This record gives sequence, structure tokens and C-alpha cells, in this order.
Amino acid sequence: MHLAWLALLPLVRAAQPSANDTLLWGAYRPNLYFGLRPRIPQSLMTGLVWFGTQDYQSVSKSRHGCDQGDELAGYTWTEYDPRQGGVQVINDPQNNVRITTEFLKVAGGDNGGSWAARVKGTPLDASRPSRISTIFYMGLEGLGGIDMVTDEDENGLEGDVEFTGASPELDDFTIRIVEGPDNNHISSARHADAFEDRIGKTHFAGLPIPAGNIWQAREILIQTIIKRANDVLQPYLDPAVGVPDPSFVLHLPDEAFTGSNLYAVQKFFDGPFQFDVLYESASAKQKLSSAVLDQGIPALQESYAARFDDVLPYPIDFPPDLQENMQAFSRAVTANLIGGVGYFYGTSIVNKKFSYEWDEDEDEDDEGKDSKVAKLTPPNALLTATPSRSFFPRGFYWDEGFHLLHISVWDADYSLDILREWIDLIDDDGWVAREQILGEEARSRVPVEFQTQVPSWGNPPTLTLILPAIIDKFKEASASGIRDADLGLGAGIGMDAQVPLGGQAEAPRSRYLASSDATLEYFTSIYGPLKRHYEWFRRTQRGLIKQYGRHARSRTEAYRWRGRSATHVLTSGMDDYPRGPPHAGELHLDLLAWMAHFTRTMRSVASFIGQLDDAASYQEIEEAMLANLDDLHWSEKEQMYCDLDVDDEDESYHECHKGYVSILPAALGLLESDSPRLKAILELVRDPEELWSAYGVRSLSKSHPEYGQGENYWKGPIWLQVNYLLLSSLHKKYAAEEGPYRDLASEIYTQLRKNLVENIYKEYTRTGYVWEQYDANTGNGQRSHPFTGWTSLVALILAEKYP
Ligand code: 6A9
Repeated sequence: MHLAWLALLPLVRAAQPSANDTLLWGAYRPNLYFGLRPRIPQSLMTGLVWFGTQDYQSVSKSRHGCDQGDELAGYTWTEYDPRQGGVQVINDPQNNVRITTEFLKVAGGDNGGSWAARVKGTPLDASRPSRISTIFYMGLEGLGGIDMVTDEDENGLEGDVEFTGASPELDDFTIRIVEGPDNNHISSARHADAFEDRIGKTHFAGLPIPAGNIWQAREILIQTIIKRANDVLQPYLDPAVGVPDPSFVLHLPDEAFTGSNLYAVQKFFDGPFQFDVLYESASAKQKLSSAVLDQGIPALQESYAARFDDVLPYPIDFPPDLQENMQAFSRAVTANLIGGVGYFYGTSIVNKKFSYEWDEDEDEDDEGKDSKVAKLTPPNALLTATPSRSFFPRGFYWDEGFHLLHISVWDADYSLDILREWIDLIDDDGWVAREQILGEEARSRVPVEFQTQVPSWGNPPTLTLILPAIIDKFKEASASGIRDADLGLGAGIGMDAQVPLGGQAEAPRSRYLASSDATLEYFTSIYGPLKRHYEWFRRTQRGLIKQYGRHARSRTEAYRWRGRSATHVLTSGMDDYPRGPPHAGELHLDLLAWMAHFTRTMRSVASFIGQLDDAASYQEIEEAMLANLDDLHWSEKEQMYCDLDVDDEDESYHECHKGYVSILPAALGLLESDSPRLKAILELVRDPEELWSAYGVRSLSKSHPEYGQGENYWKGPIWLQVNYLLLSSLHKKYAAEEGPYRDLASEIYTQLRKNLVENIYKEYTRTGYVWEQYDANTGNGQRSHPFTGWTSLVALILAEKYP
């Protein structure tokens, strides 16, 4: 079969996943409640849809893409390991069902292995009905094909349903959908007689879908159901006759058209249910059955918990009686961050010429002003974590640096693989787009005015945050003499065993940390593009220091965010944080602080790989930046770090706003432990009338006239990632090193950590979610949820891990 594309096989060999590629498959469609796909641009995509059949309306509120409007009472992976699989729990009160999705990877063969998935439902309230219809779909894009093996029946199917397919990268595979042991079906409702031969059946459809449209599977399938239902319902529209139960009517048409590349399998349940999806990669030569899940999932859960306690242990300074619940919380946010990693592929929109008037470069040609044209780029691929599965299910540059810190603690190799994917996006100029909105599906979630990316705009350079810790870990591992042979080398469970086994908790899992060759090769391969990226910042975000840099010791190191509007500096990451009036001569404190930190990291990478000349020059630049931090941005009068702006007399002046921007030099650990400027920052942080709250450090001081004003996004609410940075520098430096402010630093550290962890945990328990930010007056979680991007750093804070 599929001879046509088989002839093309040799051409695509290079794209073949390697034999032990345990990272090929994943829940890489995190925008969906449950969507599996391989890391292949156009290939097999699966998804789960469900709706309640208690009435005729619920079908129009079917669940598929994560959506706050579904009003779910929490959904999270409770365990998720990128090499093994995971378990997710979804609470849907409107339909009175808790859905559990289990995903188990079974390594083997030459095509990225096989997998098994289980979808289970239990009523949330056992005393009320729970009537659910599920649809599991598989859509194939690109070369290859998929066919239904089970004989079609226009009245639906009994028992298991089998499909076979093939594609150049996946080669031959089969998929079976297997009914669970004790499912009930609705059978005694009105007009049941008329539908007798369909009750309890599995329904199906096979549809030919144009290339690039599989992501719209839910809409296509539900429309298909509704269209058919309208015909079926005709005889029952007279109120005297009365409509039959929705579960007899709202189903797929039980036909498969030739040339179908989208197949869907639908089931109806009354009460608890279960079914399995078994994907077998032919080259793995291993037949899967439901037993693989029966045994593999409990083993996975056990090994996940054991490894978790090892990697992110519960601290002795927290109450022992909370251990079980808090570790479950910490596991869940970690699992959801890692289960929130997605694979995205497609075009994006870039406007090379866009600029605000005060942004224009001196050498910009006149034509630039008029040709504000946004263009589609060629497609890119990206594996990336996502800040929020419901609201922002795509890659964000500065969020990712924080995501990688967390991921690196669980699986250092995985974080380095993801980092490499981002580094691959660095263009010839050294630029990476701040928001990665790749392809139609991703774009469908973004209002048009936010879709366009601009090659002169940046975002805080956080991608390299993990590198110093990786270098340290590597040095530790080499010093302790760990050898490649001792390591699991990132192998998924089940690699050698027939049935996945747990219990590999103790095995370190990094080929990089253990082998100097692999590590050096990695760092050397990313160094070139990183340096280009670094130079992009220094070139394109440089400020007009010669005109407005007054007494600065360095005449080059001062910076300005491009891409600001009168009220927002989206590029800084702290959108509506107060700034002065826009002026081409303004100089931004936070960007200089980020650049100093970036330079410091580049220095350690360069010296690690033996680029000693570069390391020396980074050191000079870093010193110049640190000097200018004080020369330009420290206000003696206000006793704080401030932006510089330019007044009507063309004189520069300090533009001071107490909050995250003003404390960043300390949060990034740029100040010496005995600096009196550190003292001023620590006192500002600790003062309840300024930044201190019982729930964390506020983004803007309570004493600021704009505190809590306007859209109040970065004007007071508590964000976890800046709090994390502060805790990290306190823990590693200011509370650790001798110095006059050590006691204050350690008091702040202890109390801040406690405040943050307790409040985020309390809100999780109260609402079922972690949130984008927390109200500084009440501690309430607010805005997007679940937000398991940088808010999940709470797990590192609990365990006091600051890589
Ligand atoms: C809006 C609206 C359905 C804003 O976490 C991602 C970013 C951060 O990088 C940034 O620091 N968030 C913070 O200020 C969310 C940005 C979302 C922008 C797109 C689209 C979608 O409505």
C-alpha cells in the first residue's frame, strides 16, 4: 500500500528520527486538553473531544482546546515525563465528569517508538447522572496515508476499531481503539426502540481534509454531527412526539469516504467509562494491549514520585503534615509545565520596517516610513514550553528562559534540546521574535494587532539563564567521576523491557553532564548563534549615550528598548510598568541590567569552551556595564536605580519608579554584597508601605501614584518570575556571603519564600489553578489560568533549587 510515497522514502531518510529517539512523541499539542503528535512538521495529529449528552445544547459546548470559557474546575498533568509519559486529571463540573488521560511511551524500533493512551471518566458527583460522548480523532498531514481496517457498518461498530497507516518518518503503524471493561450505555430512554441497533455502538467517520486543516478537526466533526442530527430529528419535532435521547442522535455518520485523512471514533457512556488507544510502530515489533497501561501507568506514577522526591525534595522547614499535599501540588505544576511543552510549525508574520517615530534609526531610508508591510515568513519549527495552555499556548522568548530553569532540574538534556530549538531560530542578523506564533492554529488564538513581529524589537535575554548552572553541574559530574556507562543516557523506561518498568529514579539522565565530548560539542555548536544574538542586542538596542550619557565611565554601554508606545513597553516584558515620556535619548535601567547579566553568562560560556579572547572582552564589557549602571542609573537623591529620560531642554534626568525595574540590579545579583545600594534596595523590598506584601514582592510600590491603576498589569500585582530571581540572588549571594546586609538579606529570603509558596499553594487549593499573577492586597490569583509557565517556579522555590 501507499506505493506512491514509498518511492520517496530515500529522499527523506535524513529526517528520520533516530532509533532511540524517546522524544519523538509527546503531548505536544498543549493548547488541547489532550493532543498527541510527533515532532515532525506535517504528520499524525491526534485529539480528544467530549461533550455531555444530558441535553441537546452541550454538543455546541464540546471540549477540545483549553478554554477558560469551559469553566473546568482545574486540569493538570499530575505526572509528566517527556521520555515516559504521564497522567492528566481534568474536572468538568458542567458535564459532571472527571476525565483522566494517561499516556505511556513504549520505546523500541527505528521510528520513535509506540505509545498507549487511556481515557477514563468518572462522575464528579456520583449521585447525579454523568452522560458523556467522547471522540478520539487521528488526522494525517503531509505524505502518507491512513485507512480503517475494521469493516465499516452503517449502524456503527461493535468492539475494537483498527486503523493502519504509514508516513515517511513514522513508517508503518497501526492504531487500535479498544473498549474498556465495564462501560454502560444509555439504553432505556424515550424512543430507544427506534434506535435499538445503534445503542452501545462505537460510531465513526472518515473524512478527506485539505492540507493544513486538521487543526480544525473539532469544528469539522461537530458540524458533521449536527448536520446529520438535523435530518434524524425531523420525525420527532412535534412536541407531542418528543425528541429522543441526544445520545441516539448526536453521532458521527458511520461512513468513511475514500481518500480520508481524518478518522474519528465516537463513544457514548452513562457513568464511569474507559477506552484505550494503542499506537504500534511496526518496526518496534511489539504488540500492545491494555495490560501495558494497567501495569505501566502505576509504575510510571511510582517512579515519577520517587524521582521527584529526589530531585525536588520536600523541605524540612515546612510542616510535615502538609508534605503529601504540597508535594502533589509541586509535582502537578512541574508536570504541567513539562506537559505544556508543544511542537509548533508554520509561518509567522514579520514586519521589517515597522517602527514608532522615536524608534527610527538614523540610517533608515525614507522609504522605511511608508513601507509598513507585514510579510509571511517561510515556516519554522519550534519545540517550546508555553506560559498558559488556555490563553497563551505558544512560545514566548523571555518566559522560556524561566521555563528552562525549571525543566533543567527535571531533565537537563531536555532543557538543552529545547534551548537549541530556540537558538536555531536566531536569524543571520542575530534576532529572534519575542512571540513565536507559528502557523494558522497558533495565529487563530492571537488578535491581529498582536500577530506581527518586528526584527528591531527584543525582550529580556533570559535564554542563557540555565547555562552557568549546566556548566557547574558538568564540572561537578566530571569531578565526581561519573562515566557514560553508568548513566541511563536519557533512555525512556521500557527501552529494553517488554513492559515499562519504574524504578529508575536514581539514574542520572544526561548525556551532556557526563560526557565532556557531548557537552563541549553542544556548547560549541550554540556559541556562534548565541554570540550573534548577543551582538544583535548590543547593536540594535544601544542608547544614545554620547548625547545623553553625561558622566558615564563607558561611552558605549547604555541601552534603550525599541518598540515602545507612549504607555507600553511590551518589549521589556513588563508591559505597562511606568516609564517616562518616549524619547530617542532615554536609557532603560532594566535593559542595561539584563545586558550585564547576559554578558556575564557569555563570559562563562566562552571560557568554558576555551574562547579565551572572547572571554576577556566580555569581561571588559561587563565591567563597563556595571560601572554605567551606577554612573547613569543610580539616583543619589532618590537612593534608587532609575531610567534616564530627556526633558524639554534636552537635558537628561532620572525617571524613578519603585518596583521591579528599580530592584533588578539586585535581583540579577549584579551588586556586590557590601554595596550600600544593595541596602537601599533591600529596605525598599522589605517595607510594607513600598514593595513588601504578605503574598510576595509587588511589581510597583504601594506608595506609587499609579499603584493599582489603569489596566493594573505590572502596576502592583505579584509576578513569580521576578520574585524567583530575587530569591535566587538572595540565596546564592546576599544571604550567603559575608557582608553588612547579610542578616537583612536572609530575613527577606526566608519570609518571602514562605509568603510566596503558602499563597500560591492556598490559591491552588481554593481554585484548582496556578495563576498568571497574584493580587498584592488579597493574594488572590488573577488573569490567565492555568498559568504553569513561570508561576510553576514555585516548585523550585519550595525545594530551594535555584539553578
Ligand atoms: C495577547 C490575547 C485570547 C504578558 O506570558 C507571556 C507574556 C509575558 O511575556 C509578558 O511579560 N504575557 C506579559 O506582560 C502574556 C502576553 C499575551 C499577549 C498576547 C493575546 C489573547 O486573547
